[in-house]
Amino acid sequence: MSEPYYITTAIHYPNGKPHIGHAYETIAADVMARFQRLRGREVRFQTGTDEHGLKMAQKARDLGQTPRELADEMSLAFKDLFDVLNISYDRFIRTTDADHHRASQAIWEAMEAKGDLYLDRYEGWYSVRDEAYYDEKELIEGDRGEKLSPQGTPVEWTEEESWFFRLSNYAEPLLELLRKPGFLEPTSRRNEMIAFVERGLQDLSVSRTSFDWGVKVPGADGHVMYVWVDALTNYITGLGYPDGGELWDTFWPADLHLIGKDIVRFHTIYWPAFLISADLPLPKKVFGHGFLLNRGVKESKSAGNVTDPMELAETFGVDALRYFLMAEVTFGQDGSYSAEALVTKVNAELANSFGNLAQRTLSMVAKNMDGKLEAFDSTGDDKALLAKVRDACAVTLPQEFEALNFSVGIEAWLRAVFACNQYVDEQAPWALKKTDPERMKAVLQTLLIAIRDLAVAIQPVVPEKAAAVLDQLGVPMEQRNFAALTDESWFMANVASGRQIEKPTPVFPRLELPEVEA
Ligand code: ME8
Repeated sequence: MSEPYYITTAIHYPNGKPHIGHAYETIAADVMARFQRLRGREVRFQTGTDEHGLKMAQKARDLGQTPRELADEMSLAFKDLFDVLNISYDRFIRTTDADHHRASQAIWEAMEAKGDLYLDRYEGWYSVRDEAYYDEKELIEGDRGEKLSPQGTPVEWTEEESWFFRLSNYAEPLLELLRKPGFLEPTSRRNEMIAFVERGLQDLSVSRTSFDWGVKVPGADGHVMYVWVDALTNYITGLGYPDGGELWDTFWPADLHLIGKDIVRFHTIYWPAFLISADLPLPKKVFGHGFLLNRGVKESKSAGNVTDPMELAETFGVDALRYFLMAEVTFGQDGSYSAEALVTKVNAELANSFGNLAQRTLSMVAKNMDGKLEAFDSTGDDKALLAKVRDACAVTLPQEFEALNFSVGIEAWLRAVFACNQYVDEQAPWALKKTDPERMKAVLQTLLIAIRDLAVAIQPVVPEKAAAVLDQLGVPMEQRNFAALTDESWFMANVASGRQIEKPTPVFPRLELPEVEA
């Protein structure tokens, strides 16, 4: 059986419509999931919505809705967006799902059985926006002298009866985990977490009594779980915890929790501590990606610069949006986007470079060779080009994607596209048509093989467009993966069957910026 791979995104707060940051994270996870499938791994991919907590309850109250109504409406908006963006998730989990309540109560009971939960009184600061507790010494001062969380969000003084988790018992195993190479990446986020643990861990308040929108604490009337306890548990709910079974046996521990940099603490300190307490294996890797900024500025409703990712996908196309986000931003760092940058990049790299390469090659094959493939003798130039393309597609891009360096992998791919276009210009097949038709055929068919390699490798990023090119080439489904990159049987099969390559319609049309209304 092939090696399993379990990848998750953060689950998103459905307290409003999804924004570009949600689309970004989920697209990145989808690229990884598709990439691993094309490498032959058995992938399970989970995303969803995080529906409990005070933030949801307050937002619903402001809107005059019940939390459930708000959650139903907005969770659907996330699911619709992810379907439009071609996100190949296996489960879209909602924390209001019945199996999730069961799983959360089960992990709670396991932590309680370990002796890690006790009842006390919480007195301290809470940020509803971050759904996080903060120590006095972590707070910063706002412009008006008010206290703010380290993320700059408002905090409120909270006093209530609460269950506590003995986080303070876990400093040693957590430090060991955080120091383990590869557990938390990028490594720049590691020191911050190690310092946080080294400053001393306080026990964590894990239940609330002042509202009831959450998972009920077993055996403690009036208590609902702190939203992060149930939120983090989603990763195991989706595999059948606590019942176990095939999904659980195959996929836990997770290979990758892909999350944003603002929630690294929850995933690399709280979550592993809960899991150790419940005697469950720890995830292999947590990656904290950077934030997307709108022309360098954080989006917010008050700044009036909120981008609707659905609108972007409708205006420019899903694959254009996916390509831009993955190619433009160095994964792990913050990045900027704008419609202008998207149009410029996608036109230069997809329409003018890869699209044009495929379009002119296929057109010449259709016109000058009746679309029929033939066996041919290749020269040193042909072999050198294919070696370069294959190195980018079968070696560099996979290595970089494996390490979550998506933009670096795409850059190597793009250099191979450029090499092909340079080869077309140098070989000038249109001139060979009269002087040396056999050589023209060799050049065009070398290009077809190169285009096959390029299209196979870029599938995780632009699945629909790459599939359209592979359809035009007549590459069968079972050969659209990394292992098949060294396999030319699709080519020989086309030669044998006499299948014709038809005059192609362009797969990557040039984009235009919509006119801005004055
Ligand atoms: O944090 N750019 O939910 P969330 C890139 N429910 N990523 C961004 C971003 C931006 N501008 N803004 C947010 C939560 N994100 C919790 C998670 S997981 C058990 C619970 C990322 O809707 C953010 O970092 O606020 C997070 O990974 C994800 O979007 C969901 O954010």
